[in-house]
Amino acid sequence: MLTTGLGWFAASDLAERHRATHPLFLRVRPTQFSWCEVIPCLGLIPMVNGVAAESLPAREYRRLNRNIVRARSGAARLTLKFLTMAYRDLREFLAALEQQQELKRIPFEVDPILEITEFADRAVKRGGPALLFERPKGYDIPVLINSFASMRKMEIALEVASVEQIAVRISELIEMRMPEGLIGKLKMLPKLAEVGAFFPKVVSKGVCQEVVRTEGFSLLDYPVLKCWPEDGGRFVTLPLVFSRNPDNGKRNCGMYRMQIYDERTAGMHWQTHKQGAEHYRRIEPHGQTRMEVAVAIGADPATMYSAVLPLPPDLDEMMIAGFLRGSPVEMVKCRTCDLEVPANAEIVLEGYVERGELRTEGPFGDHTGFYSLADEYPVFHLTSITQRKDPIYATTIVGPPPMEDYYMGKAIERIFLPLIRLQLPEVRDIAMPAEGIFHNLILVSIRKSYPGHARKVMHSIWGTGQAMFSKCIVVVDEDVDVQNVREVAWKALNHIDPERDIQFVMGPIDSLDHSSRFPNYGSKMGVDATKKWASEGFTRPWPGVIEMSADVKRRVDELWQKAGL
Ligand SMILES: Cc1cc2nc3c(=O)[nH]c(=O)nc-3n(C[C@H](O)[C@H](O)[C@H](O)COP(=O)(O)O)c2cc1C
Ligand SMILES: [Mn+2]
Repeated sequence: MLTTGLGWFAASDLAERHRATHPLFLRVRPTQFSWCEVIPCLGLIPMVNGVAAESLPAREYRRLNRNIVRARSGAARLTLKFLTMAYRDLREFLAALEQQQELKRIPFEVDPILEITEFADRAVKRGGPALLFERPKGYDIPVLINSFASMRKMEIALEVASVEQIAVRISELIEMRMPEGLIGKLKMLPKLAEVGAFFPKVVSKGVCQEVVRTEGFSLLDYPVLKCWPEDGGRFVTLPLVFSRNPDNGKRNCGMYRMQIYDERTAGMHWQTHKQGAEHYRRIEPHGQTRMEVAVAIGADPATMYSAVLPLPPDLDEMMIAGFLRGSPVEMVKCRTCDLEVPANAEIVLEGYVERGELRTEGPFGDHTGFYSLADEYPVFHLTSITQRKDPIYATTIVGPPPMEDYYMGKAIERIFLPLIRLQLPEVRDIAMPAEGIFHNLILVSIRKSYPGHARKVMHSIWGTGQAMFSKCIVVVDEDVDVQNVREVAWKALNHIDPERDIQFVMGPIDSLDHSSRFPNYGSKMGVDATKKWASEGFTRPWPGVIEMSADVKRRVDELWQKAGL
């Protein structure tokens, strides 16, 4: 059992010796399918449920994946090996949540019209469990919500003790280069094999096609939520929308909400900057009038989560999902279109969008905490539904922060830091506080090296993928902890001469922004809150932060008790 591994680990001398010096130790917690073990130099054998991993049945052994975290503490090198077993599907994830008291079943009737929202909103604000509504009013398909709605649930979803573990794995990949000498190269082989193992696999059968509905099917058969009182209708909020780039056939998977119009049509809310929208624009030069689209609802958590990641165009989300779960995503061919979907999905909507056919979508109570305005979006036409025999409908709500999507975004912030630092090594940390709904407020700490450095970092962020939406970027020196919003407010506001240090620029704006002068286009603000240098024209002295001297602190530590405080 994982706790055995952890118990051993915590009790070991080595752990004791390093606990004080390495922060990782404080963070290590088991996830259901993880076992934390092993310092290879001691030659210990990975244990799973008290059994040596090697003696597991072959079928089970193959499902084990290694998440390795290396830490250096003084002269000692420490390797933590987390053995994880990729969730086969949504159900295994639910079992893990349930086992860790992170899932609550609601056995009585609750209305998917507004009532489920109120439950989910209250639960997330209290750090409560994911909710499985077993009897949504009017349907016999259970509704799952809030399954990613805390850092703990994100960790269970991604099978890590801390999402930073993924950042470490990414850093290791980035740092991977051909080592010197034959021995070094041989040592490299397992690492390369690991990379190869991420690619999605097409399989001939999948549970998502246990039931194939090509007649009499309807979107109205599913317990789709009406989220907020002024919403324009019911919205599928957690769909994995698959399409192909008409130029090169490359797959994209994005999470774009879908408003149910009637039995066979829905709105396809891919915003203009997103890959689905780009594919749709590109069908025209190819003379196509239709673009096939397939939508998977509910899958193993890494696959679901990959649809949210701000990846570069043409980078397959399914490959990244394979990396996250440490095991390839199995895909099956759709029945009525030339696309593949995750074989383990709960429900699949197959269909197409038609060039030039737009329809009013929204309003929708959005993750800004305000209703996003109604606008014109393409219409998705359903050609068939495939599903498991007893599907679970996975959904979420967005609204005044923090909501479930905040935690998904927070994990993105952590996971992508090493990639940002690849381009901007001067970046120490980045934070997107909940109230900034991701892109409204980005706090960045940098190691400043030359005049104007803070502004260079702002422009670079505005020029990077979906970070282009950053409405307000505050750049501080590396001594400021950007995860502490109070510290940032205190220090940054002290450090700025607003007229000198605030920079306005024009550029693309998030489609959901209701304040910009035009949809999708408006201004952004960068705040250079770093210490100003003489080479930047600042010649007055710059004061240090107030701190008590160490000897006085020590003395008062002693006197404190004497004073009875
Ligand atoms: C719950 C949730 C709902 C989302 N809904 C939408 C949406 O309706 N439209 C949209 O463009 N992006 C939406 N997003 C954000 C996209 O999924 C995200 O920007 C993703 O990176 C897009 O992928 P792409 O780059 O492949 O287009 C949503 C994200 C989450 C977490
Ligand atoms: Mn993409």
